[in-house]
Amino acid sequence: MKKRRWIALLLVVVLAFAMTAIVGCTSDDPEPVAEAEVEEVVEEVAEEVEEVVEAEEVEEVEIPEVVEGGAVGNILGPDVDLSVLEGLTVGFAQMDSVNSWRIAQTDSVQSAARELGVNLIYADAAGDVAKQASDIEDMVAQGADFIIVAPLVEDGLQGALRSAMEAGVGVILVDRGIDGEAGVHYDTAVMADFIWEGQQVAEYMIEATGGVGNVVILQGTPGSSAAMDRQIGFTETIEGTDMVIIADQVANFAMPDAIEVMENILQAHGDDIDIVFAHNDDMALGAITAIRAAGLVPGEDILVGGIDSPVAAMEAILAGEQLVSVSCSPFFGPISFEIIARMIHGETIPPALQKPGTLFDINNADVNEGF
Ligand code: GYE
Repeated sequence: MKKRRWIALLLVVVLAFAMTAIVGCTSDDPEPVAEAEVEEVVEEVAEEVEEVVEAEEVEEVEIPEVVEGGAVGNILGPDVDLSVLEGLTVGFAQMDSVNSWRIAQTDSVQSAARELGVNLIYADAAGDVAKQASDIEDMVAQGADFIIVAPLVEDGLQGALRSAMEAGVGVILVDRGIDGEAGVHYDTAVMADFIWEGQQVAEYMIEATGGVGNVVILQGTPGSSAAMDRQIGFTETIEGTDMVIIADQVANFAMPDAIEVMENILQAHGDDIDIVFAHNDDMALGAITAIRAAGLVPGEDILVGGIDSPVAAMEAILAGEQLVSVSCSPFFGPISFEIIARMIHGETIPPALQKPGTLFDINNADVNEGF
């Protein structure tokens, strides 16, 4: 309902802008200039539309659904008054910025904070868990009312998190887990079902190959819950098949690392490789680059599967170079601030919330669904 009202309003605004531009240009400007100006204005309006739609996403709460048997929707309850967030100080302790997913996540939290009038303290730990712990301590010292934490690894943040909780700061863990306890180290944790994601890729690969083939695994950051659980999901699912893991190496969720690691694996195993499972799509795309550079054809000689579903992976699927990707949304801004608003309103928040995912292949890959 609310969305429709917005859209109607926006259409009126778009039209008004476009008309002003055209009227303003008809007298002496030649037509192509008028068109260019209209385009520019429409682009500006489109940006505004995006902002408003994003803001709307923050406000609107959807109804829970189970998606593809994976994770339960991240939904908490009826509409909540988000105006309580205005002027609040919230920390966001990001782990690193090494891939497209992470950058999209940071952007999501920062733009939601902006739209909601939250004073955001942002820190990037650059892949160092000790720095992330001290970032959290600094945020508490700076008077953060809440902190949103994307934990690099499961171990290393417990002390800082416990102190934050003891100081009365609300703690929302996002996207990865820690070896800790709700109520002690954090209030709630929102993430995807990583085991399910790994299982989905494995099941798809089994279908595609009849369960036979030599497999290379490119692992994410060691000690991170995302890497550990995706590994478990994949390896346990291929147990009992004739799929054999011939190389299993760390590439830290990063494309440059994946290119280098995959080049070495290709040198050692070359033509023997049938399948690559990468813990994320930036690494899958890195593997595809290395496969191509080695003179092999990704999608034909070697089947590649990954997780996340950025636009680049959607394109690779549509081009036949990547076989499958399971989506994992990086858009944590709206849900994090919704949780904070609910906490301020005194609602009880479940200690764990799961984000849903979707499997994309050549039949449903869509760049508009990527990030
Ligand atoms: O898949 C990856 C990122 O923790 C879910 O971390 C996240 C993962 C995501 O670096 O691309």
